[in-house]
Amino acid sequence: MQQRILVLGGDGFCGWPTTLHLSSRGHDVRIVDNLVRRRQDEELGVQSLTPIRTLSERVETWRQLGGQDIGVSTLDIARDYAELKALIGAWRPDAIVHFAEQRSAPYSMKSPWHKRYTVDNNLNATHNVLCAIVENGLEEHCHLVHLGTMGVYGYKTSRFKLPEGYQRVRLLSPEDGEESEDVEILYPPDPGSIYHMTKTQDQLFFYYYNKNDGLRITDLHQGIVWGTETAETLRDERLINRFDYDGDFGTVLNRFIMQAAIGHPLTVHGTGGQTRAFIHIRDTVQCIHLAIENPPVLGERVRVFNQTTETHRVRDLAQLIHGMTGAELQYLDNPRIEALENELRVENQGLQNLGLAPITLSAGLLEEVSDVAGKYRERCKLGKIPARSRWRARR
Ligand code: NAD
Ligand code: USQ
Repeated sequence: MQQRILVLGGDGFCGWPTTLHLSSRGHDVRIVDNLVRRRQDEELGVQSLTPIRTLSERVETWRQLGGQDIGVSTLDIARDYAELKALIGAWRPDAIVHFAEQRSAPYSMKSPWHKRYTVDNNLNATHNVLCAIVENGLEEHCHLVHLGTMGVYGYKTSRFKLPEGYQRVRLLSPEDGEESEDVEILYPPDPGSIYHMTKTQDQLFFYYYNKNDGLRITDLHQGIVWGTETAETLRDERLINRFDYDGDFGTVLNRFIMQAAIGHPLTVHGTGGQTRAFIHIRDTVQCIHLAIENPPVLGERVRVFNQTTETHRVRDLAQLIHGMTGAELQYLDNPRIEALENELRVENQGLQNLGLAPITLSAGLLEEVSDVAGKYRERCKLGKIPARSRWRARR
């Protein structure tokens, strides 16, 4: 069934290909974005490796190719509450997909200003969306799909597979040690950066608004997204997706692929023993349409899916790319405070039960991304590769 969908953060790395994918599936889509991500590039003196077009050129290209009209509202959802509320009230979306947060852990740790900006932006953005849905009386009508992160669970080794959001526990009475009945709680949050902390706080907003106002909410705990293009963005170069490679916004696998493409050593932090969860951008867009087209029923608690398809150790990824390209590994002093080595096992059946057929890392896919990196290598600024944001000024 066709739905009216607002995509908050629809100009970003995940939001743009998702917008096109939802539009190609026949949904009526409108983007809301304040374009702050483009201004952050200016602040950092860097540009996407791929030459992304202005948002107006992007949506106009889609229209010229026969795609449905995609509306655009340029507003700051963390600050322009009245406009956001009016838009949601007038447009009455069936679903809202919320990507519109500051999403880089290193950026969030750069300075007190960046910490405070990330908290102000992310918490107000999420709360404003929830509040505007309720104020418009759309609690039952509008399904909110949020992009959260696997990082909410923390990256310590656990004896157990990480569950999808909730953990069954028994509480011990501090008085006599008696055990409670089994209860299900949100998995104990353990953020590793100010950015990740905002996502753990988002979870509590969702818990509360679901309990108090009956909102239907899906929280997608996404792993690190890699890759660049989707079927829709490949239709025309003017639809090309963003590719971040810099030390703040570039994520590990895309950075390694791009570093290999330009002959730069692969920047492994610490021992590279960190194990993380990953997903390809083409699976991201599938997961979001699956979440939207299979909403929770009224009265259901917040639904949480782990939106990730595989886990890898950072040094194994570096070795894999070394094997394919000959790129050298460079073990660097880790600028982050994080476990040097961790194991990671993740429950991720929820989205597969809805129909996701995961794409996993293969030589062909890696080559495809390195082709993109190779094609635009001249746009790389070497000085922007090092990760300079440190978690603590002094060790
Ligand atoms: P991105 O920075 O490329 O896109 C975010 C978009 O939101 C940008 O276009 C930005 O301009 C917009 N935005 C930010 N604050 C806003 C505000 N207050 N008002 C309006 N627009 C605002 O990030 P992304 O990589 O596309 O990530 C999207 C979401 O997915 C984020 O919430 C992120 O936490 C989550 N996520 C991303 C990854 C990843 O690897 N990229 C992994 C897991 C989760
Ligand atoms: N790392 C390197 N070398 C690099 C860059 C990173 O070794 O050049 C290491 C980091 O130290 C870290 C790991 O790779 O141990 C992952 O770092 P990352 O920058 O790829 O990912 P992260 O900071 O965790 O954040 C990204 C997205 C964020 C999302 C998160 C999902 O930017 O929006 O929430 O992935 S997750 O990691 O599952 O929490």
